[in-house]
Amino acid sequence: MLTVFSEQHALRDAKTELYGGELVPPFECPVRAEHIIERVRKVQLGEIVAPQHFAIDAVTRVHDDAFIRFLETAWDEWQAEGFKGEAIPTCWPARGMQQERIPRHIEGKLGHYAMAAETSISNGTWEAARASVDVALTAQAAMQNGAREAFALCRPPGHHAAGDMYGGYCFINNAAVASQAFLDQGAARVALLDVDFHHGNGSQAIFYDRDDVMFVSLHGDPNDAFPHFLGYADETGEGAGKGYNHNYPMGPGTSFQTWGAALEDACRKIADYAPDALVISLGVDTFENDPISFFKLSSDDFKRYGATIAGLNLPSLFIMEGGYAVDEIGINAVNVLEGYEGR
Ligand code: OKP
Ligand code: ZN
Repeated sequence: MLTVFSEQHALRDAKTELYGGELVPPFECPVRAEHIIERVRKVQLGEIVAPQHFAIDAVTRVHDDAFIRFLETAWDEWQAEGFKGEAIPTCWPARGMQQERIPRHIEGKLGHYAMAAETSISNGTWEAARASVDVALTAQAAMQNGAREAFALCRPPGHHAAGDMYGGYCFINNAAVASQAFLDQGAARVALLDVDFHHGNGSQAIFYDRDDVMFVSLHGDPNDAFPHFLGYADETGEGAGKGYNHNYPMGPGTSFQTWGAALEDACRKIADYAPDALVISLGVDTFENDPISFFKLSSDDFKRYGATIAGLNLPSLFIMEGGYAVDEIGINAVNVLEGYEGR
């Protein structure tokens, strides 16, 4: 299958992540994408192309304009204040405080737009996030032009980013933007299947009140795992979207037996929905040795479930999300794609 990849991912190279009360080198780091593209080359998955550049309009179909302007200018505004470190929010509109007013000061804006504090905004973050969504849109365009499947090797990831929120290493929701692009180009229904270890709170929020994108997610139980405040099984959609959101939260130590059964149930729901396209938020942090996650999938399991996804027999756009066991990330991600291809 076709892979879309941009060297510009490397512009996202923050020095700090707030983790366990310390500022550590980020888990979401450039070498992740390098290992994945190396593996794509090694197994000769197919052609690799650089992205075309898309107008911002495709992005603002699912993101708020002022939020996008904030992402574009946040680093400059932070630097203009003379701060020495990277941009990290420290104050939020918590319960009982003003939710709608957007403060003038950059520290207020960070608190308004951030859903978590681990994700520092750094020099080059905006440029990399922009290239990442171009990767997703280029892969989507290839499918619109007839490709049956494609791999968007996006970095930074996107599924925690909502219409007006960033965090969880995500800035622009690549999978949501690509899903909306399919609709805008004529699809009646799109299914968005999120197999990253973490719940895709951003994707869920963007499509929660709509019936034209069904969101289906397998993830660590929010009682135990990030993003903690969304991803429960009783979140089933609202308004026109009622019945078009399906969450499969699973607990610590979940094996492939349990996870694979959840995937088969999820695939039945997707098949019943009969979408024109399938977008897969592909995170491989479900791996047994992932440093920040708690599922127990083996490298072989990734091949197996790639074949399950292929069984849906739908045009399939794979969008790279998480995975932090960097030595195995290439094997695990590409195993899904090889499994899908029946290799
Ligand atoms: C991004 B993606 C673990 C803290 C986790 C953020 C995780 C973001 C994951 N103790 N902090 O979904 O892979
Ligand atoms: Zn994740």
